Amino acid sequence: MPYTMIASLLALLIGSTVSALGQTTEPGWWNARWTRRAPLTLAPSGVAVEGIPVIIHGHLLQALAGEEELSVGSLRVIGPQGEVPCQFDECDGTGRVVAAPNHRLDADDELTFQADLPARGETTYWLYWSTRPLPPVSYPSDCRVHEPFGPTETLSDLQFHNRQVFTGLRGPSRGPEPTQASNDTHGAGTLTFLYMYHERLAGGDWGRKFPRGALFWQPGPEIKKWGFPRPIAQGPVRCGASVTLDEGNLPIGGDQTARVRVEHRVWLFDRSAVVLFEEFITPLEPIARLSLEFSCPFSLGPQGEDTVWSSVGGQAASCRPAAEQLTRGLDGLRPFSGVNDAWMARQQPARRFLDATVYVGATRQAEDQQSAGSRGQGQSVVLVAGETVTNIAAGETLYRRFWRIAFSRDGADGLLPAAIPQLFSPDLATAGAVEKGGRS
Ligand SMILES: [Ca+2]
Repeated sequence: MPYTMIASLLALLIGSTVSALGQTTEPGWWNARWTRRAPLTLAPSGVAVEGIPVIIHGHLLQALAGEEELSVGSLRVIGPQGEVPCQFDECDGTGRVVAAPNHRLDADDELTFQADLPARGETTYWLYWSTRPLPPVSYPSDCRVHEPFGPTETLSDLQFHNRQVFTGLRGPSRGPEPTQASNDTHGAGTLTFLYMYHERLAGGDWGRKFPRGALFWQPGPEIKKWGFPRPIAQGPVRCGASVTLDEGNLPIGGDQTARVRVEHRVWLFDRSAVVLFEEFITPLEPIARLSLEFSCPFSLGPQGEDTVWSSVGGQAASCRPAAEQLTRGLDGLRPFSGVNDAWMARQQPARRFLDATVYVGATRQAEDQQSAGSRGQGQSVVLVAGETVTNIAAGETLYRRFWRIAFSRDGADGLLPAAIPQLFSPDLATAGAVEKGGRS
């Protein structure tokens, strides 16, 4: 469990203890049939943004509910402008999103919604629920996961789309030679193409899949072992699919391999160009030391008009290679190569387009080491991130998050790219004390 999550959990436990003393009904109570609420506070990021995903884990909801019942059908999110769609995806303690949920609150269930944030001032969304059963509500959605269509996208087994995004998830490689480099042998278990606002961010040739560095995504004997992806959720906040590899032999250095189970989960959010790619790695035998990596290239226009943003120790910084540098190639050149934090954004003013990736690695104890940096490669700046995790027990699950995001606007003032690591950090929202109200 990441430290930030532990910290949030403690804050929630303290909050819910304090709240047990309060018995008042607030004047601004949304609906008297709902008997409990808790604020979710989002800090300002310096720029107004819409549709930022907020993910509330089941164990945090359990901490809020305390000893009381919490009707999962009753969960509602009320923002500054009123009710916003929320979605409750259930794993029911299995670690997998289940097709026939138990409609009870389990630690690995997830509640999601999308928040709009002003440039300045904290934003509070209220999470309402009832201790007595209330039925769920349905909301409209533009987000779909579906069987593939289109003659040019044959390398995906499931596709996702909303108004801003079109992407496809691949299952197993079907080619006869799984170890030979070809388009078929790259991208098993990953997104083989990705369009955001009609810009292609992944796909088109062998290596341009997302995410690069996910397990068993490139040529090797294991890439035929992926199952076919299956849809796991369909709106209103996000639609999702999952693909699993039940047992693969993972090279762990030297001539050694370790048997692991891998699941990739892909989520497309309804209102924005945001894709969340999740990787769950479960060793089937203990692993003393495992190195994981991720890379994402940002190619730049030849005129030197595009800017790449990242941060070093939380301090955002940008670089804009000049046209002559791009012509010669950025390989080995500073400042395009160096240490930075595990995210990168690219501004393309000519296209009024800004896209980014944020990597949240699998580190879970002090001994685990993270590293991130960038390197120049031809006309691209590449984010390179990863970690080395040690002493992983059989059955322990490592979890990595890969975000891919785009905004159709000019972020040339630098405020939006600089806000991205905060907007997509695991502790975006902080829960406050539970309040009692309604007709209890
Ligand atoms: Ca459940």
